[in-house]
Amino acid sequence: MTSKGRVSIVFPVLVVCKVMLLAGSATAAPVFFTDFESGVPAEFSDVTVAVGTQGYAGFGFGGTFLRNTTASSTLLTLGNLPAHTALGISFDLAIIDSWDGSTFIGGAAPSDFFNVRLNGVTVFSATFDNFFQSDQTAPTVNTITFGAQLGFTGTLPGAIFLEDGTRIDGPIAYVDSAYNMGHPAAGLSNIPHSGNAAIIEFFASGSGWQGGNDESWAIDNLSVTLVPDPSARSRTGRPYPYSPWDCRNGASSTSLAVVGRERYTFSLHRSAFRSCRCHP
Ligand SMILES: [Ca+2]
Ligand SMILES: [Ca+2]
Ligand SMILES: [Ca+2]
Repeated sequence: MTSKGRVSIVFPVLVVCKVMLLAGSATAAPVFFTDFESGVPAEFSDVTVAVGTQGYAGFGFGGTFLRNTTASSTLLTLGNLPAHTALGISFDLAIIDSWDGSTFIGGAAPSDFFNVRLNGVTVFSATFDNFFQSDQTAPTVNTITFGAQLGFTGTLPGAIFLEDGTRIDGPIAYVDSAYNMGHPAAGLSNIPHSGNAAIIEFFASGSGWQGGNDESWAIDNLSVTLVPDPSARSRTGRPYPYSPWDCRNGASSTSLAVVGRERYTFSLHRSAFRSCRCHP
């Protein structure tokens, strides 16, 4: 490729990036995303089991998600975050099998909580119920699917309780549900946060949460976004984020140093620049 050819490809991208960033400088920009289709990224730790989505494939989960059948957490650790004033967490949550909500209505062993912590602080904690949504404290306006059989168990012995308290024993093929946790109702889209590191912890809890093939959860299509700090400046003195390098996924201290030499790094980092994902 000639140098003239490079300009014709790269420069229009630069223009688009600038316009989008300047027009939306206070808008959240993603710093991390995974759909687990290529495995579990290195930023995850503790329980990091990627499995096939079975029936969830029909609800936007693709072929693979991260499933946790234990009481241990799944951790996502992000570092070297650029200056920001708020952080957003968005993901699709699979509630798999016999989650029993807050009371004995529906299930036999409440309560079952799903939780999210950010740097040790609880930012989401609510019960889910796969029998009666009225028995859960989690929002329902963000339901992707509820009460469908999407796989993961055979028929197990068990009992369900009707809303009038009637107990019904018998073999049960536990049904499944899914929720869009990026919906504002989940309260995770604009969490005040400014530190340069984020440890996001996903876990189940509750006196009745049984785990295993009885109750489990999975996450997918997970993104973390940051609302840029309008007072922060790059080393060029321009408002941050300004450079397309700033807005690329995984912006780090290395990328900030690049901003300070942007006249020289444009060509040196042309490949990174061209892969930059600009978001308003
Ligand atoms: Ca997936
Ligand atoms: Ca099931
Ligand atoms: Ca339970």
